[in-house]
Amino acid sequence: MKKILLIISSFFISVTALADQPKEWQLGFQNPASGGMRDIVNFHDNLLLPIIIAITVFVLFLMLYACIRFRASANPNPSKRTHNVTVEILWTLIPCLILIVMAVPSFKILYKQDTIPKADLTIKAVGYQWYWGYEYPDENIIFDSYMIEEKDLRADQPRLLAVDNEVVVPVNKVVKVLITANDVLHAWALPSFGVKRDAVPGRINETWFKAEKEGTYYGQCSELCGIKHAFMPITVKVVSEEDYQEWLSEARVKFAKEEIENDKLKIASK
Ligand SMILES: [Cu+2]
Repeated sequence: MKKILLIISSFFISVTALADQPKEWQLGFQNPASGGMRDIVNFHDNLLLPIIIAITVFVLFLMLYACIRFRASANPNPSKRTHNVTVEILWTLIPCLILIVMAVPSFKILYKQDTIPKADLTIKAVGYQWYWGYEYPDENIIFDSYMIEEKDLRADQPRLLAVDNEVVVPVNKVVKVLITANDVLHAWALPSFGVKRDAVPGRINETWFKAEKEGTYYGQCSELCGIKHAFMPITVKVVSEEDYQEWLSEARVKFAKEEIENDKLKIASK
């Protein structure tokens, strides 16, 4: 009963009241943290939802009306009519118009997502079975990002979503994300930013986001990629410019690309 009440009440609570990670019994989208996601949420909440509710109510009304008005007991001699040109034109034209009304804003959002503005920084995400590898090509930074096991979680870390090495990006900056995979298909998806792109071996896909709020955002691999598909989450920490610079200076040492590659070479040559 409590759960049912929760579901019903979540219909009335605005989506913005929810945090930036999935919540139990959540029904709507995660809280948008980028312009792109806000467009998607507006499109869904203000256009798709009213249309789908109107259609559902209308069809329900038609069914009830037909059941009552044309029931056998009230119609001992049923009508033999099979065609009605006006009704047939209407039930073809109206759905077409509804689809066009939905398609126009939908394409607008799609094209906006597809045009990458001038990027302030670029990160590269590489899908592996089963973790994500990240690179900051302009900063010479490279690291792997593994899910934290349940037993090792800190109190503030969500289960199945927190990782050991988070992606860190500055707030209000255009981040271009290059996405690829090393073995099988994966997909880099972050609901709060409205970002989801396939990671395809041998191919680089691009997307972008501009996070408007500081905080920690969680996503997951969204392409069935094998037995541990559910255990390769994505964590992005959005921080202020100063904090980002501070992180960069540490990361340049901790995750320096050359040293890591030299180590690998050393191991390989042994
Ligand atoms: Cu995957």
